[in-house]
Amino acid sequence: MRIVVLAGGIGGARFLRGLKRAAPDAEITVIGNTGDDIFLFGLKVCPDLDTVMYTLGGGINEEQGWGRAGETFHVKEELAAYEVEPTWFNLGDRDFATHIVRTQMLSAGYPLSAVTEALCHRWRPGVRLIPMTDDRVETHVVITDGQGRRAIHFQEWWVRLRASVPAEAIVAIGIEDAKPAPGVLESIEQADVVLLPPSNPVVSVGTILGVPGIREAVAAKTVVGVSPIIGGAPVRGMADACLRAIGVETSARAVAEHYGPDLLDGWLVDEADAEVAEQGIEGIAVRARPLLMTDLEASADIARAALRLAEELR
Ligand code: GDP
Ligand code: FO1
Ligand code: CA
Repeated sequence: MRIVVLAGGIGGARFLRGLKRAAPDAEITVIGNTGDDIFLFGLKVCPDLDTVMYTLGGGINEEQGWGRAGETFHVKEELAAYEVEPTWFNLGDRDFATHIVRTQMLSAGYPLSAVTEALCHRWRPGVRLIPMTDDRVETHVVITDGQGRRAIHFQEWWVRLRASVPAEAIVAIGIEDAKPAPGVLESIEQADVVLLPPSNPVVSVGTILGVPGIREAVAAKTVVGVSPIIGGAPVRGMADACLRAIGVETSARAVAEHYGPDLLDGWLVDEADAEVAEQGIEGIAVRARPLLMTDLEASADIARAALRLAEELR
């Protein structure tokens, strides 16, 4: 079986770990969000690609959900001693090596998709990980603060401000002209099913779907999504602040309706949201299951439920 997953960081990575357990013989292609990417200290950092790569490759900091296990921060401390900005983004020493290799390969002319493949040669994530695009796309957030109305990088809004200043708009700069990376449209076309993990519907899955051609290709397939919202709240992180910015309520129903019946065939909601399954959503088959990814087995159960629903709808 061929499965394509559109993934952000933590939510995507934990779901993928369950999917690998649930479908050990499947050929899994992951299309990763690169809208969160940022240049820091001259280095290209791809948080969502790295979170998937480290999680599936066994190098992730499990408690945190991002960054490397057993990390130290000597380089960060030295940069701070030179008063080099920014100081609010925690890049560890082990993680730095990934960004150095990536930037060196990009500078030598390799596209991000080839660089990602090379990095995965070390981590062996057990899936094919492809960035959504090789072109530069960066999510920026429009805010108004003491410095007036301005756009800042998504990471500055998320990490430095903890999304405490309302987002007036969230814009993926460069997306209109971005092309899907090699293998993206092909893998979707060849897929038996496309799964939307419980990733951020705005800045993870929403950004991937915004790359011209991807949404249309996905909509043509059997698509099953897993709600990242349980009982009206994001399980972790500030996805509610992202949803507010695009005028979508923070609820399992509203996120499914935002994706729409043209895209989604099936939708898994948590048992806390069982009334959504009972009342139904026009054009989308809804099932209620426990959706907390507390451990590998819980994540695998969610993936099994998604595959079962896809099989029913195919
Ligand atoms: P990020 O890039 O690291 O923010 O990660 P993603 O975009 O892949 O996923 C973030 C989303 O995952 C958050 O908005 C949460 O709502 C969702 N999430 C995190 N843990 C869980 C969980 O255990 N169950 C479900 N259903 N959603 C989760
Ligand atoms: N998230 C944080 O909340 N604080 C950090 O300092 C931080 C550093 C970081 C470094 C490398 C990396 O791959 C991810 C990192 N993240 C950090 C996570 C990540 O940037 C965000 O949680 C997501 O991109 C939000 O969607
Ligand atoms: Ca992210």
